[in-house]
Amino acid sequence: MKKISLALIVVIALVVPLILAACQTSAGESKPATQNLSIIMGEGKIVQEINGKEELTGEFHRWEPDVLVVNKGDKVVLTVTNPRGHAHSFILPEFGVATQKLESRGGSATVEFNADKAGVFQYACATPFNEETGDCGADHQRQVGYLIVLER
Ligand SMILES: [Cu+2]
Repeated sequence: MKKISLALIVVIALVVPLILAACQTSAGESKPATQNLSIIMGEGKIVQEINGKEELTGEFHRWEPDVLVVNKGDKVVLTVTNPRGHAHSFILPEFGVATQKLESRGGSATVEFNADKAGVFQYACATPFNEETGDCGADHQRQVGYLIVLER
């Protein structure tokens, strides 16, 4: 019985790394796929302690997620939604992607592009801050995220 157990362990020890290596290889050589991704504009409140009292002093926005990863050659179908209280829009200039203005509380758009070059590409909001119209926020310049396109 002990011999069988030992043999089994030896077989597992030899075979498992081979299986893992095979999986990694096939992932690296996988065929281009369609990536259906979603991203939202998130919003948060900035609270500071002033004279011992917590006070709301501002708000911040960020793309969630703020990092997207695909493989070179993938077709990307990206749905961008804005559930929050200011209007925004989404641009990914390197791939010619730009949505219309995404109105507050549910504005949404779906864009498609081919991730035909590898690298790190910034996406951002293209709707400038305008306090009177309720567009975007004072942190407009920081509403960025990154698309990482991996070499296949
Ligand atoms: Cu914005």
